[in-house]
Amino acid sequence: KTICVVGLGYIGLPTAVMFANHGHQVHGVDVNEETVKMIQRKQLHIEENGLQERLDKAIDSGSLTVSTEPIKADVFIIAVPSPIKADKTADLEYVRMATASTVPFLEKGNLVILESTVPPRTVEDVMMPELIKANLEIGLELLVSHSPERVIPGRVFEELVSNDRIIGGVNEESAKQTTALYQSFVKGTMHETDATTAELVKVMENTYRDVNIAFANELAKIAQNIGVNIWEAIKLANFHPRVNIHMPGPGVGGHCIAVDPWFLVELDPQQAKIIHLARQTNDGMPSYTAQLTADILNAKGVKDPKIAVLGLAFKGNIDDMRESPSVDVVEQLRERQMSLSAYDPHIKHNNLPEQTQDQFVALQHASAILVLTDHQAFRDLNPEEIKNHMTNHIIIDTKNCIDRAKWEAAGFDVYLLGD
Ligand code: SAJ
Repeated sequence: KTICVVGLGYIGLPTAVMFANHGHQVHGVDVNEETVKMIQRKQLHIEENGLQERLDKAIDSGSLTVSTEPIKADVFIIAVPSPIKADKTADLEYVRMATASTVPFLEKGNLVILESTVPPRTVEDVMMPELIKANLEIGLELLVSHSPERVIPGRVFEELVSNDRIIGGVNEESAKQTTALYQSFVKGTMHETDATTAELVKVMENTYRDVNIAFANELAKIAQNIGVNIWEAIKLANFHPRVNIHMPGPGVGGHCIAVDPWFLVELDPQQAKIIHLARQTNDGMPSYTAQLTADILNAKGVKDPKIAVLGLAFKGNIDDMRESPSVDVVEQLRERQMSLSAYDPHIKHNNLPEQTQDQFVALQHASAILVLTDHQAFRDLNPEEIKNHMTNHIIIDTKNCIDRAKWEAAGFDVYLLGD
């Protein structure tokens, strides 16, 4: 098939590359000219394990081309952002515009697939009004479906293949043809349903995780107050065959889990009560983390503390800072008049005034290390190497990722969030 993938970000680019390397002729489209030029030169604008070699192969073989405009194709896949606005309502302009951009190229027999995560009814209420402009009979001459991506950053290429997929068609034929297409590389099971159910299922999955993490964060605060280590307690509770409590932390970041629950709040504010409260609980964690840091330094009698913040990505071993709780923690520490430095080996550009690309500059004269992201690089840190750069020897681990014994042996006071 010829496939046009609209949106070459964290989902669109890996998806385009996968189809291109599995027998299809793919044309990738992005509105950002710089992104297009980079991909043409086989340069990556995002970090993802295994992406570079797969992109090289797709471009070198000629099965992937890229430009800023769609072209005629059998299939159009839309993978553009669906963020929330400042008022926490969905911004569906990218989805609408991407859909509209395909319309001049649509022909009888085409299939349009939406991969972006969207509020239920977006296919019907936002895409359909654009697609009918193609003057093709929907469901017969033009097939339409929602096949939400489910991959986790860092393991995209494993999960693209092994995860089950939900395929929501506007009619049975749309779902059937979408399933057939993804069978080019998906080994998981394809579960066919209607488009609106698929939209709800995808948003439910991320909301489940958000609510579960909020529960863990609430438990962490309770445990902290009664002097129990929440990490140990959750580990023990999860030995129960029907219990799976998620992990606490400095907040929930990324463009999915911290966003999608708001779609349900917007859709039905009367009913979405636990969902709304969970969002607020998780959004409150950066402030809790900053206060915890201030309290620890105060209790230790450290005057004019300097905090070395380690980790700006929204989670471990990725380069993505979107909605990262670290940014909020830094802001909250700033508000508490603390002097700061920030370091993340995966974030190559300085996004914060406090950020440095040099780990030892970050640690120089620091009173305490505040670990916000569980990068492998931080687990591997050698406290013996670090301690001479620091003024005080305190480490606060919000992800329970460092080896406590190793740091204590080097003379550090080790604190955990939720202990
Ligand atoms: N987090 C916790 N505690 C946990 C797990 C995660 O605090 O126990 C935090 C992380 O540190 C991070 C945030 O939550 O800041 C989100 O991370 P994540 O690993 O839960 O999820 P994402 O955003 O990387 O990917 C999710 C995945 N959804 C589910 O697992 C249900 C992925 O499968 C989706 O494809 C992706 O959202 C998406 O694009 O929707």
